[in-house]
Amino acid sequence: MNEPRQRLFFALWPPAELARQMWHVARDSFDLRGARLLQIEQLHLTLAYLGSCDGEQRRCAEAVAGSVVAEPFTLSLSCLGLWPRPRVGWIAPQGTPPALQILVGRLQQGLGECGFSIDARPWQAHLTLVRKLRRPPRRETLAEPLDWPINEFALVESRTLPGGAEYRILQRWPLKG
Ligand code: 3AM
Repeated sequence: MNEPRQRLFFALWPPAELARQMWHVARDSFDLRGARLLQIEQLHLTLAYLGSCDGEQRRCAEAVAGSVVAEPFTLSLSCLGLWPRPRVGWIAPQGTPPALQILVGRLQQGLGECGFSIDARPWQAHLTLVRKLRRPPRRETLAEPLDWPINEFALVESRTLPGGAEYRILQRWPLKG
């Protein structure tokens, strides 16, 4: 069987209303001259990047996802920042909730057993809002954090189209204690 390869990652996908709020925060907080604000429907928090996968790798990753035990939690997004080298503007929680760290750790461990090589850089909770950003945000802290109740995670396919990246959620798994 000749299955096409897919570029995959695990992510938390915000509900549409929260994504819209984040997008407005980005538009109001970053100097977007020369930069590219992501589209509302592109916004997500990457848990683990898998890269190009064949069918067997995808099935192994899905089995890992199905075996993850991690509690639902609320993510309070209150910090804005710029990473100057990738020139990415982001929104992030002040600290990573233990349940989120556990979720990522379980995914990384299982994916390692599937043979995926996980990014050696330490994982940092963030949602990319802006690319090609040159200047730090006008404000680094939100007076009113955006609270995101999280009770599931998703496997997502990324496709590069002429107009930019297009993401498609392939499957979702509920968080359970
Ligand atoms: O969630 P952010 O925007 O930080 O940059 C890509 C995006 O990160 C990242 O995976 C996320 C979903 O597309 N990504 C793309 N290629 C990557 C790679 N080779 C990568 N992360 C690690 N290694």
